[in-house]
Amino acid sequence: MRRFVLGALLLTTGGLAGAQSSVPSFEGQVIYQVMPDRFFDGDPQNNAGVNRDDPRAWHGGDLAGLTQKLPYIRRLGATALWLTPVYAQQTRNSFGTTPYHGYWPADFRAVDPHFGSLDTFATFVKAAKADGLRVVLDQVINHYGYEAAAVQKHPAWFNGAAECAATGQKDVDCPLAGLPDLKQSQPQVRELLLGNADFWRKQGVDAFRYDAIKHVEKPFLDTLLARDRQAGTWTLGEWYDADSGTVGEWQREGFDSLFLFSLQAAMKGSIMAGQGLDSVANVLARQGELPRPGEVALFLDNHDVPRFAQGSLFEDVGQTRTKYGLRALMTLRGVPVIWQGTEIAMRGGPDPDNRRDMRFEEQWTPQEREVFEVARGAIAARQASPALSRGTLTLLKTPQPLADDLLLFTRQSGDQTVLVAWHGGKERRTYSLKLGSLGLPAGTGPLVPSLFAGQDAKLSRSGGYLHLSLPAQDAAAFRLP
Ligand SMILES: [Ca+2]
Ligand SMILES: [Ca+2]
Repeated sequence: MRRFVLGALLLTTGGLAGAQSSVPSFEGQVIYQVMPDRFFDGDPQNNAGVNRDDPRAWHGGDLAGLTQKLPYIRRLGATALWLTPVYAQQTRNSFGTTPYHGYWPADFRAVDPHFGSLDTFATFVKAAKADGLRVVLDQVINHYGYEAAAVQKHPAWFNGAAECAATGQKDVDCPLAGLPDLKQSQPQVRELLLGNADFWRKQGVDAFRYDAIKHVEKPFLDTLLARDRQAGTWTLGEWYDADSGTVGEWQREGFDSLFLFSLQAAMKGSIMAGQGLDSVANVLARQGELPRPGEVALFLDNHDVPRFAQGSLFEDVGQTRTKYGLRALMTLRGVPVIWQGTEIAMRGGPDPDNRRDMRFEEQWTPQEREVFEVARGAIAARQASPALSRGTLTLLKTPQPLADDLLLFTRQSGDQTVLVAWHGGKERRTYSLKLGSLGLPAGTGPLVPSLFAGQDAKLSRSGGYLHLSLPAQDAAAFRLP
């Protein structure tokens, strides 16, 4: 029913003119995630209290710096930018930590002076749009910062100890990490939060990443999502640790997308920690539970989990396996999200070590440069291929003794089919597999190189067999003629 409503709306707004679907879509996009304080300092005038030696202090990054670095993000090949929150934050510290991360808001409709102002934000959005980048803004709807003035001023807006004790929904009505927990059903709170979405939409934001949705009242979410969809705003929910079942459930409830944490865990385990690829196959086998698999957000790491490369003891191994992970990510169905620094295999343990300052070209080692080039090449190959960027995904049955080391699937769009091979083996290897047993048509074909530039991977078909020559620990993609 909402499709009809939205169809009418599109005629009047032209917001998604030319889109096939009447619901907002990010299929075909590649998102780059930025935490502005830890990205680039473009304005030293706003560096109050900055101390780069303290991982819990403000580090000086800002919207002016992000705007300056847009060419870098475009060069990587991303098509959209997700900013962690830029709201005005509580001015005091909590637990010896400044609110540099943006998740301790004091005023939802102002920009923190460390980041700039609403004017700086407008300049950033204009520049991003001019570069063809979509803007995804983090929205906090569960809580205020510990020290926000609203907590004292409007006690009725928050769940207290009594509500928490009485509720049957502890996840929703009890404070998350002790944060002042908003009562979304309270009429003023409801109006405030719905108004926040409208406010940022007016600033030119294309999509919202909603923080901590597990902890937000469901009837409020229903209203919020219906309004976003009507306005053409794409919605990405963060349900920490979501698996395919949870993502599917919430897509049906009205989110366009959620982060598929279960795939992140499986990819880190197999690609970085050297466990079998069957764990990845098991997640992909559940894609039927996703109403809109092409919209699901896929990632190697983010600001809330240890860095992907941190899974390896040695820096060089972490770099090699990050190249594998980045290529693998770009073969999947969904919307890849790259956390700043993963394109150079930055290391770091749990928060705040996973939020070290971004480093740019002139500061890179030759090895980091190589990781970046692999990331850039993999994104370019994905963007150049309709099958890789938007095609359906069909898992192939890998013979059991090989399933730990070899994951095979096809991506298909129109008349284009791409065969994807992830290879976890520690040595280069050639595999010959019966085409029939993989579910592929028999036939003979020419030698096909990988779509990823600079990669020595080959495919051919002869005598009823598929032959794959694959480098150690890497993911390859071959266009089937
Ligand atoms: Ca600054
Ligand atoms: Ca809550």
